[in-house]
Amino acid sequence: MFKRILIANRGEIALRIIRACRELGIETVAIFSEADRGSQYLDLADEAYCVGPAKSAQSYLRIDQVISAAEVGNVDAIHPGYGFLSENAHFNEVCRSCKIDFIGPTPEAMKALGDKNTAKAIAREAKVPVVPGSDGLIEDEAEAMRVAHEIGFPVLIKATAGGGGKGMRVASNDLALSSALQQARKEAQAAFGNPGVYLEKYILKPRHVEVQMIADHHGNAVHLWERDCSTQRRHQKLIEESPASNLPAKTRQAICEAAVRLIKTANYTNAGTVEFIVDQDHNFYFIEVNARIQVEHPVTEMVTGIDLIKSQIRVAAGERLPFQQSDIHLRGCAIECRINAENPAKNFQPSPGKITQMFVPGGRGVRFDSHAHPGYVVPAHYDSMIGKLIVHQPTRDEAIACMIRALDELRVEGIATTASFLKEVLQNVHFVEGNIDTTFVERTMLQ
Ligand code: MV4
Repeated sequence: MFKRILIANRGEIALRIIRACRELGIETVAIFSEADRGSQYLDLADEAYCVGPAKSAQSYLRIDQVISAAEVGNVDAIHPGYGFLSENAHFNEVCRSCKIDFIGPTPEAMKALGDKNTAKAIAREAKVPVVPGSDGLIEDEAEAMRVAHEIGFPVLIKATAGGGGKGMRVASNDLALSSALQQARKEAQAAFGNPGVYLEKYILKPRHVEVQMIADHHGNAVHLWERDCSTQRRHQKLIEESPASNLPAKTRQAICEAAVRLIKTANYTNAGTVEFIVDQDHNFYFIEVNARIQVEHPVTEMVTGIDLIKSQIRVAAGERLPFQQSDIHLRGCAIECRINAENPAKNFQPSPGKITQMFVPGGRGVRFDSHAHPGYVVPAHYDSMIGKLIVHQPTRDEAIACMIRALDELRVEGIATTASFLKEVLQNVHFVEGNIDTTFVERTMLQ
């Protein structure tokens, strides 16, 4: 097992990883930017090093600075958390060349799945359903037109280097397709340095269902069932839950088995998530793989009883998974609300600043993953999530009631938060009935 781990991240996920390491008897080295200097959670690490100024491009994203901290801290491994360098295959390779274990998939698997077009090809090879569309990258306008007429409008152009909704364009006719293709290419080149795009049938009102996976280095790969992350606004997830409600048992089983086939075919190791969209007729299609631990991993931990961060560390250290597929059962329902320092009344404008007062909810089945506390100053430089409120109850109805109760208890003063809006979502008739898709928040609550 590792003796010492560097956590290449900040905020709640850094704290989550520090806590897991402490329980495993592993020493921790934290890093921080100038904006995070003095943050209380850093005191819980054994050591902490500054990696640069507030801007993440000059600190948390600086491979040289992060590796320097790892060398000075003399660690065996790096946990990248989510965001920042977590899906950077080059960083992963640099770790390998420095003989530091990267807690995540190999650079090869990360690279293959990081390119969405390659990932889609692997899915086809694994007999995993994909959205009808171009067979590979689109070479020119004539090919785009041919494919669009074959599958029918509307179509969606996606950047192969994109993901999470970045670099996507919808087109509903020939004329729109021509300009969307040009724009998508230009945007993809500017944003990712890769102009490659592919084309898919645009699925209307899809649900976002993702399957949590974990695989060891001994050929064991299992799924930890699914999460529904349809409750989102502008590609920002608001609420995640497990299990997905109103998903036929057969569909659910088929999605989870497809996810296992995919990661086995990709020789994927460690934790990862296979993302699907599910249409109104319960057809499911592979979309992309998230080759990292995700923000919403706690809902899966609550319903399966498996600690995903500890599992990641054990697998990276070469241990065998201590469970097999038949050991993994779902118990009850878990829901997570992301608490962001944003003002819902001002179009979710970020609301950084000092938290003057704070009361954290508790009680049976309530978990709050957060690095925030009274007196904490939310920096303006990073994403605005200040905590995750997670509840676990026997049924979805009870989980909703528990979450509303917990949101009512939560008090954060000095800054605006999304808590009141989340409560409204939980009371929205579509949400209550489990009649959710990726458009219902924007269709029924905003505008
Ligand atoms: C789609 C789609 C409809 N049709 N693909 C957006 C994020 C990226 N991971 C995939 N996304 C989508 N792909 C086809 N062919 C609709 C979305 C989509 C979406 C997916 C998941 C969660 C939220 C979303 C919000 C808008 C659009």
